[in-house]
Amino acid sequence: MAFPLPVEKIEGHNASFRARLEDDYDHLGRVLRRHGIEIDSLKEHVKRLELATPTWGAGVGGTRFAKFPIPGEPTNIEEKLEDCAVVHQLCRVTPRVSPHFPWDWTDDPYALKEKAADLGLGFDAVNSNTFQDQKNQSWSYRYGSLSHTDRATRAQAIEHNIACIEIGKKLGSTALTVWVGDGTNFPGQQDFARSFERYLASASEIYDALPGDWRMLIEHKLYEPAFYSTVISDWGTNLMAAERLGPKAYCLVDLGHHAPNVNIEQIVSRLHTAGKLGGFHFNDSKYGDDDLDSGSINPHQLFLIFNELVEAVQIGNGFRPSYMIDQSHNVTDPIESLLSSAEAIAASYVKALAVDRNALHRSQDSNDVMMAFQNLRLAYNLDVGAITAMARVETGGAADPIALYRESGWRSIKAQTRRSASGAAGIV
Ligand code: RM4
Ligand code: MN
Ligand code: MN
Repeated sequence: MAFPLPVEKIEGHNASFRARLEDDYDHLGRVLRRHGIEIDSLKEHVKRLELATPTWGAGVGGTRFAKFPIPGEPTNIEEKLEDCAVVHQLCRVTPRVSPHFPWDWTDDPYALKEKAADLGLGFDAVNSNTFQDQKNQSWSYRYGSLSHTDRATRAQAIEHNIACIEIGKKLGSTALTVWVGDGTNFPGQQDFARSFERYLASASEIYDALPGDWRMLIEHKLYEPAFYSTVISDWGTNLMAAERLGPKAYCLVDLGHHAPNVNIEQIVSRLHTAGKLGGFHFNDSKYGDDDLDSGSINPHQLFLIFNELVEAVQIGNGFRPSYMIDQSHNVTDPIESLLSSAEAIAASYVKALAVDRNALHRSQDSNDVMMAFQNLRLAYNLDVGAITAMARVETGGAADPIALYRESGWRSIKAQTRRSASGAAGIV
């Protein structure tokens, strides 16, 4: 296996942090022990955290208006894998990459799988794309894909999803994530019930093509690109679809895909209760599907979501969520944003694990409102940076990933060999 960054560089960097890191870790250990929590057990949980990175998040994103590429950004799947490998090498919690087709199409998936393995990476869920028209495509998705009124267009979208499963099998993936842009911009444009039925009929053909150990993750989104209605608009519709399709279908919650102020942590709990919570796309948002960096706007919400996830894991019932970062990095170096987000996610997870759950449940059962809240507040206020840093250092990652990334000069080295990216508007 060939890590992208020199291992000695990381070791040297970590050595310079060792004394203060141990000091911080010991201090936090004493604080946690007063609350009956063993710091080492939290650290071991972090080491087992697995987040996928999206290939499309490795490139600089853009808006409808413009994209401002940076020198050295990746423009093909091989280069994207290299950058995701840098992220994983430094933070140690992003071992898999989630590809999006046809953007990441390859004629030799086995070679790509090998290339990823060489870099220390595996593949997570494959994502289909029927929200754009591709070159040489027979039918347009202008008026929808899986829910299109025209049978041939639906068939084309189904076929693409099945092709994604086929390539995913070769890459070692075990899930297909389906997000469609289908919906309407005008009242009356389509019949709500009939378009949903068409979607379900198409989705069930894709479902039937899933191998036995695969899952289909359905992603809802309230609006964009359709602004009046979307076919899979919210968690309720998503749950209806997942239940109709069968036991291999699950709901995926993307944090930016809800109306402002929606209680996403409660949605997490509801979907878990239904046994249908399959996965997450982490990002943050101020207004809508902003795809801002995880924890940058509302870290408390991220913590409350993890609080529900930890609760769900403890309840069990076969809950094995797949976690991915789904962000658009418009004004930062994508590697730095992914590192910062991985840290925000890991820290929220640790804080949620540090909640005294028995005490919380006792407060809830006795209606001690303030103590129930204080219970969460205490954990949220912890500075758990020493735990996530120690977990990284002990697994070969960097004490300060962004600092080390900058020292490595990775981007400017790559700028000498990678071709420049296009500045055309669009999300990727
Ligand atoms: C969508 C959605 C999907 C992602 C695309 C690029 O808003 O979040 O997960 O595939 O963006
Ligand atoms: Mn998403
Ligand atoms: Mn999105």
